[in-house]
Amino acid sequence: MSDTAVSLLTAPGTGAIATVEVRGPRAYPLARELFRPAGKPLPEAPEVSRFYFGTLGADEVVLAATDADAVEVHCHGGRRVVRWVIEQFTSRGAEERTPDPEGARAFELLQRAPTLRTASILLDQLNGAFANEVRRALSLLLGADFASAGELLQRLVRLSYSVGWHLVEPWKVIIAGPPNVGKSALLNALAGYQRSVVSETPGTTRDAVRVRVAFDGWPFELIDTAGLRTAQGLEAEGIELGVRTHAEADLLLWVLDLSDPAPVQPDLRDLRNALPEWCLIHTVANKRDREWKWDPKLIRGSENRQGALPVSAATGEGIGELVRTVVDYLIPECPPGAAVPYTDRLVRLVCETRQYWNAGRRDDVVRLLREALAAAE
Ligand SMILES: Nc1nc2c(ncn2[C@@H]2O[C@H](COP(=O)(O)OP(=O)(O)OP(=O)(O)O)[C@@H](O)[C@H]2O)c(=O)[nH]1
Ligand SMILES: [Mg+2]
Repeated sequence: MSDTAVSLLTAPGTGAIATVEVRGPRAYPLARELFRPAGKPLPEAPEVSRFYFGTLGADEVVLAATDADAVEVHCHGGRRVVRWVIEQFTSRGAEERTPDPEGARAFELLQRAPTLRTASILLDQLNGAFANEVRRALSLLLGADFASAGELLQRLVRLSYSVGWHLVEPWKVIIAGPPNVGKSALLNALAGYQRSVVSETPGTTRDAVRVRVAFDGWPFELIDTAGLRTAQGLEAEGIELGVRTHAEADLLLWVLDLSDPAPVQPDLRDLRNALPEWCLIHTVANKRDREWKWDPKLIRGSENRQGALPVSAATGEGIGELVRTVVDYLIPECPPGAAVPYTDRLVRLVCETRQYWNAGRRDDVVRLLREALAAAE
């Protein structure tokens, strides 16, 4: 095993700039051998925190000594350039180290995190929030403190299903309902700009229109669908598309028109069949700026809530409350520093502990937690 290691610090794949770190007693001597400075030659001993501009082979790079026995090479981020730079060091006896797969995955996810909030949750996990919590769960279990271990696991499972799945992928909210109730107008009001075609002619929206937004720092994708009613031709295609998009929904907002004397209420049983089991359904009463033809308090708001939320896509009344309802509905409290399983594999392992816990198979819970810990460290 070599005393000097070379590794890629930036996420794998092509980027604008890549950082290759060389660490060990021969890091600086090797860098001096390979690097051609544009200005004065490199000093004999590393000067920490100074940057040197120059070339390594044919490529322009920036070199920095980050401590007495570590240097960083900042080079062009193309895969071949990075590979070539790494090989210059390995061919001179340095050993290439690759980060563990889950760690590398966390880095990769961090680059794709859609909002600052999800990026900071991922950073917490890179700093050990998840691994520490799993260690705590293991020591509680091994110490036979089953009440505390159970509570901790429950919290972890809850954050897996919700937050863990959504650090990169947004929560998907489908806006559905009969034609002309203002679904597209509502999407525009929620997204804050004109994106979906709004028209007085029923049956305007034919394709599912998707918009990505951040509510309270969480990533959401709003999906506008064609009005659900019997239709032929082109419009039917849009409706078909609307039905297909249901398969990925986290929340379905069923929009009704307050100014319509005969509003079409959702057929919950039908919708349930078209939606994934975790998807929630919520009714929204739109056009509250018009004369109300029915009382939104008297209809069902959701499967466990009476009353639809009155809003106006035209004036913006009630839209802020709707956003808060959506966030409260879908996202459990996730305080800063909370442990969240951050890759698909960790989410699966954590969720799997639940069935073993319920069956009283604590050995299997310990086995899964150990596996999750090994993957996260
Ligand atoms: N007064 C008022 N009019 C609205 C409101 N929301 C939508 N409208 C109007 O209602 C009509 C239909 O709006 P759309 O957003 O196109 O309705 P939709 O549900 O998307 O219709 P389809 O795509 O055809 O199914 C348009 O004329 C809108 O301007 C509202 O809150 N208040
Ligand atoms: Mg529409």
